[in-house]
Amino acid sequence: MTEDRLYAQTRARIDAFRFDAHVAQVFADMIARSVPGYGLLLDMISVITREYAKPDTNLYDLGCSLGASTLAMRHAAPDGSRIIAIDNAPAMIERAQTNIAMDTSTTPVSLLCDDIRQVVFESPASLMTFNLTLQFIPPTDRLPLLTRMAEALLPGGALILSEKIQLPDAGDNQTLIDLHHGFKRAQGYSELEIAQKRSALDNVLVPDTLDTHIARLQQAGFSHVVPWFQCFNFISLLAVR
Ligand code: GEK
Repeated sequence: MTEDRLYAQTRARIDAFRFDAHVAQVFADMIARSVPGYGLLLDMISVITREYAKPDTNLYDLGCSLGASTLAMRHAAPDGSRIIAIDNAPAMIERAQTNIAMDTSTTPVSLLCDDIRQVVFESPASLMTFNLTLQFIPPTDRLPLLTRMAEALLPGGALILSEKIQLPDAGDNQTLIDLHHGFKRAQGYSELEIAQKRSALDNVLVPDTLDTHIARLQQAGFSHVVPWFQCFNFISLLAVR
């Protein structure tokens, strides 16, 4: 795994963050050292897949990056199911292809390099994973997308939605941001790396509050929304159609 040193040197100008070849090369290290509980999220994606994915249905991984969440689903996928993993970054899909090919489990995986907003979700689908990706979709596109996803899911089908959130109270929000930065420091990131990455993500990763997520999922057609994970300002929800 290549170490993420992308923001280690002072940059004269911080461009908006993009999922390009430089990021794809270090992404496994970047996400593990940036998202507190990332490994647990992956382990629980397997557990939730085992509970909700149905035989002979489609399972979707939206924003699959290098395929870590795809493989977490694949290792728990029921007979006859098929995984469709989507990412719009060619450099991610290329590496995901290799990672999926090296994995020995047999559930078929179709990798699509496409914008999730353009994809037609094929029924019947019983499980969709949206692990840390909705936050990169422009806010006005979020409800229409989630509504199309809910429509493609069978009754009782589930969405796993993991996100970075913001808190409505500015002081509480800052407390969790500080703790998240403490986590990154503990992972070996310098103050410069933390500050430059933060600027790069400004207006690219746009977090919602937990209440906004829950209300939007209900509006999109999910009848039950259960928060099951939080570590600092990262959460995961189980939304059942
Ligand atoms: C994991 N789930 O390892 N369409 C398709 N893909 C998109 C779009 C879009 N509109 N916008 C962003 N992406 C993974 C981690 S990373 C999370 C997901 C993070 C893709 C983008 O290219 C990137 O690969 C992924 O969503 C988000 O469990 O970087 O914090």
